[in-house]
Amino acid sequence: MKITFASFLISASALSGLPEESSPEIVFAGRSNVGKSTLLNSLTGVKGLAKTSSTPGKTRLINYFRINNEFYFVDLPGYGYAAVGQAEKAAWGHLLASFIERRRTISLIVLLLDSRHPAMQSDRAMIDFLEFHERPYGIVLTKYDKLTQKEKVQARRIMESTATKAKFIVNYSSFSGKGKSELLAHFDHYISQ
Ligand SMILES: Nc1nc2c(ncn2[C@@H]2O[C@H](COP(=O)(O)OP(=O)(O)OP(=O)(O)O)[C@@H](O)[C@H]2O)c(=O)[nH]1
Ligand SMILES: [Mg+2]
Repeated sequence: MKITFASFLISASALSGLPEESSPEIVFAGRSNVGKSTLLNSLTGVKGLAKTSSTPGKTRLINYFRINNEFYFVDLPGYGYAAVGQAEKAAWGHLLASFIERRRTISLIVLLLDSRHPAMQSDRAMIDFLEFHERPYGIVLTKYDKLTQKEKVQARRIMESTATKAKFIVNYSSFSGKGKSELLAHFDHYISQ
């Protein structure tokens, strides 16, 4: 797939604020600071389309982007961010869980994992959740540019044994663009039917 058009549509803090369930959605999920928003900018080639930050907890709403006038990319708030209070954490967890469980137009969930720490407890919980609800998901190992050769082999091995139902595992670097064409090729399968 080639992305020729990408534009921010809407931010929502509750399911009631989401757009109508009319087009397929590719949803980006993962721990806070794993690189979801950066990946979205790298995939679309539009710098600043999704807001990024070196401080975790930048994305706090469900953000919709219209792509090629055909489908949506959805940037989710990250989970596992230690600095937010218990009440806020619980509210986000509930929002994320109900979104993934109920939203009927989700075609694919792309779960981003930091390739340096690929299977932290909250990530394993997310994988279990996706598998329990039988949601189609693929894995992206982010910040691949930061890994040594040995770590690359290890990360891949850990993922293959943890995310057993993943449709794909892609190594990605938003900085070098590595993995971009591979990931976009996987998307074709979930959009054009
Ligand atoms: N080295 C490297 N750094 C990256 C890469 N992708 C993202 N980063 C950095 O990781 C930090 C977090 O990126 P974001 O895209 O804001 O992360 P996020 O997952 O959207 O975070 P939240 O919105 O807090 O959930 C930023 O400092 C990015 O520059 C990558 O591929 N390589
Ligand atoms: Mg973000």
